[in-house]
Formats: sequence, C-alpha cells, structure tokens
Amino acid sequence: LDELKNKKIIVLGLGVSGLSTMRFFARKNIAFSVVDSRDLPPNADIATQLATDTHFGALNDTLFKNVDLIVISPGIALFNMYIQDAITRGVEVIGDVELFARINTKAVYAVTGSNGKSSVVTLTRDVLKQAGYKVALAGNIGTPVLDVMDQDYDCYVLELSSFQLETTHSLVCEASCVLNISEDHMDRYDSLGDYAYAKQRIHLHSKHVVVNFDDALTHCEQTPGVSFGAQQGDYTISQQYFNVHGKQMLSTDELKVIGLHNQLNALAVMALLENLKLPVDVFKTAFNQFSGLAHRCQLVCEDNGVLYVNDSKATNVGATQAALTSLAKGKNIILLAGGVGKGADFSPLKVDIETTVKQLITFGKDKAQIAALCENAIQTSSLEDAVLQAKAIAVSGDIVLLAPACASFDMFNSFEHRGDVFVELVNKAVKS
Ligand code: UMA
Ligand code: ADP
Repeated sequence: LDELKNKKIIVLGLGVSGLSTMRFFARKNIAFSVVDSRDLPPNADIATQLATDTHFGALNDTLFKNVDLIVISPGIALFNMYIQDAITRGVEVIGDVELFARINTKAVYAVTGSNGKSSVVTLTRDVLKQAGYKVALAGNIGTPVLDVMDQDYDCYVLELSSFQLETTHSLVCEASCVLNISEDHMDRYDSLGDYAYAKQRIHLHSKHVVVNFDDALTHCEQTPGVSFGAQQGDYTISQQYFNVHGKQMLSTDELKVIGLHNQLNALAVMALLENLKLPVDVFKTAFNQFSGLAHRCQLVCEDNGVLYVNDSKATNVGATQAALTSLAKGKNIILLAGGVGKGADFSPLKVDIETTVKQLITFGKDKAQIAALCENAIQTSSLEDAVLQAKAIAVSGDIVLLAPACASFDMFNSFEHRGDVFVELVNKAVKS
C-alpha cells in the first residue's frame, strides 16, 4: 500500500464501489481525486470531504493527464475512449476487487456466471457459517469488497461480475466457479465469447476450478478441478440424490428451493467447497434452512387456484428460461416480460414460450421485441395493466409469472423495486 502513497490516483465513479474505495483510501491515508461523469453523482458530498479534488460532469481528455492509477467503477466500460487513451499512455486501470486482492491474505471462494451467482454465494456463505467459519459475503451482491477487508474473518465468499473481473488481475482463490454463460450485458461486449472470457478471468490464480459440465462456455484450460452437471460430471443429480464423484451424498429433498436450476446451484456450492471436506450434515442443515432470495422465483400468493410468482431478478433470457422450465406444468404460464433488453437476442426464448406459455404479456421499453416471439402476445403500457390483464385471463392451475428477461431501469429504480411493485399490484388485484 505504501507505494500508492506516491501515486496520483483517481477514483472514477461515485456509486457504492467508489464510495467504498474512497473510504478505504481515507482509512489508509492515501490521497486521491474523484471523477464522476454525472453532474450530480451520488455521494458527492462525501467525495468533497475526502478527496483532494473532484470533477463532476462529462469526462474530457485533460482529466486523466499526469495520473498513475485509476480505480474505475464497474458501471463504467473500459472501452470508454478517455479510459482507452489513458491505458495507451501507460496509466494503470484497476477495480476495487483488485485492490482487495493485492492486500488480502484470507481464503477466497469466488463465483461468477450469468445467473445464480447471488443464490450460490448466499448458500455457500450459509454452509460455511454452519461449519463454524467466520465468513464475509461481498462483491456484486451489494457489499463492496473493501468494506469487509479490515475485519476478522476466516474467509470471504465473493460474487464477481464480468465488469469486476475485467479489472481484476491478482485475485488468488481457494476455489472459483463460473456457473453458466448466457447472453447478458451485450451492450458492453462485442460477442458472447468476449463476455465469457471476462468471466473466465476468475480462475486466473485459482487452486480449485469448478465448471459446469453442461455449459461448454464455462469450460477452461486452467488447472483441472471439478465439474457439476445435471447428469454428467463430478457432481450430478440422479434418482433424487446429489451425487459426488459417483456416490450418493444427500437427497435432493433436503434442498427446499425448487427447480433444476436451484439443484444445479446446490451442486456448484458442494463442488466449490470440496477441498474443505465438510460433513454431509453441514450441507443438509444449510440446504434445509435456505428459503431462497427475494425476487427469485418467489411465490407471492395463490388466488382461486392461480399462483402468482415474482421472478423480477430474471433480468436476462437465461434466467427467464430457467423459471419457465422449473415452474411450468404444460402450457400453464402467463408470462409478464419486458423492460430494457440490453442488446439481447430474445429468440432463444421462443421455444420455451411455445412449450410453457399460454399467454405472453409484455411491457416496457423493449416490449415489442419480446412480443414478436409469438402471435397472440399482448403489449401493455404498464406493469399494472399487465397484472390486470393476466388476472382476467388466468384460471385455476395457471401461474402468473413476472420473469422479465430485461433490466428494470426504464420504469423502476431496480429489480427489487420492480418486484415490490409487482407484489403490491398482485395483492391489490386479487382483493378486488
Ligand atoms: N455511472 C456513471 N458515471 C460514473 C460512474 C457511474 O454514469 O462516473 C453510472 C454507471 O454507468 C451505472 C451506475 O452509475 O449505470 C452505477 O455504476 P457504478 O459502477 O457506480 O456501480 P456501483 O454503485 O459502484 O455498484 C457496483 C455494481 N454495479 C454495476 O456493476 C453496474 C453493483 O452491482 C455491485 O453490487 C456494487 O458495485 C458492489 O460491488 C449491481 C449490478 O447491477 C447490482 N451488477 C451487474 C449485474 O449484476 O448484472 C453487473
Ligand atoms: P445473479 O446474482 O447471477 O443474478 P440470482 O441468484 O440473483 O443470480 O438469480 C438471478 C435469476 O436467475 C433469478 O431469476 C433466478 O431464478 C435465476 N437463476 C438462479 N440460478 C440459476 C441457474 N443456475 N440457471 C439459470 N437461472 C438461474
């Protein structure tokens, strides 16, 4: 850290990562400037107090002159022309996770993937806690990694996004996992391959690599570790058992959250923690107690035999597919989808819609693109309208599922906000 004291440092971005980085530097008496491209960024008052100087508003090419190090926020793309220009001039550009990695001495269990990261890291944390470890959970799930650094933990469980991995070079992991790769954030990547490559960086210095047998895009050349998969791999599911290296370990009934995708997530947790050789009972208790995270395939209520399910966190095509295949019993789903598609190709949803969806109802910015997937889709002007139309159509045995396959920020503050509004609207609709 001492070497940073002689460098000219810019903290770029004032979201939660930038705030955490500023506080970290302030604790360590390291001077820094702050830049954010927004005129009125969040945390501006704190930046003014802690930083040597600040710039708020459009970026320009003088900002990054005579700079040694930029600590960039994940929401800013490395391909930004001012950043590219700085990199060409030899400026080092890293993220908060790289700072964490350079100082950390504790065991790290790290997880990335397009879907299931938060569920897997939470369950991993629960298992480790159950086994008696003092464990911190941080990263893309919400708590910035530098916020949990200076405390007395035995180990860290980190959820890492592709954005965070792009700017991380030295992270040493006891174990690391790429859960799956499906299209997401295509506004930030030239191809699915580039996006997968960013995620694979999680294994750069990993002692135990976990891959998804069924998803070739997760396979990699790093140290062979273990694989998990529905039927093939080191960790598999058969005859309602989780099997480890060919041996039955635990009944799948011990896992209370439903659907194949959750069972695969549980396998990933077991594979990730393989080297700790934890007793089966530890997994059994943690699996029993895990009731799933809010806004992920959560039952809102049952009304006249119709189930209402909130899967607002389904912000890409892969997650919506997982919800449809996990929940459908024939063609009994009324699917509410739409929002900001982030440049995604929705066409892989077509087959799932044909086999599981009796009525597609769309809303939000990219509603027309999704509605084009089937002939009888209804396009609505609001989520409220979508819920009301769904209620009017649904009969006993149907499931009204919010699984938008899109980000929420055209109409809501976040996926949580979208999910909360959906729950409110459903409760109001079923009472009327
Ligand atoms: N922004 C600007 N100008 C700036 C800086 C940021 O316009 O100068 C904008 C970004 O384009 C973005 C927003 O501000 O729209 C937030 O970006 P940020 O980098 O400041 O984000 P943080 O608040 O620091 O939160 C980040 C992660 N956000 C992103 O990657 C966009 C959070 O993941 C993460 O929880 C947090 O760090 C702690 O590690 C959120 C996320 O959406 C949940 N992640 C994506 C996902 O899960 O799909 C990757
Ligand atoms: P992430 O942190 O990667 O976004 P979450 O655990 O928050 O993952 O889940 C996001 C969405 O993906 C939810 O809609 C959830 O139901 C779905 N999901 C969870 N696990 C998987 C999986 N293994 N494959 C596909 N979808 C999944």
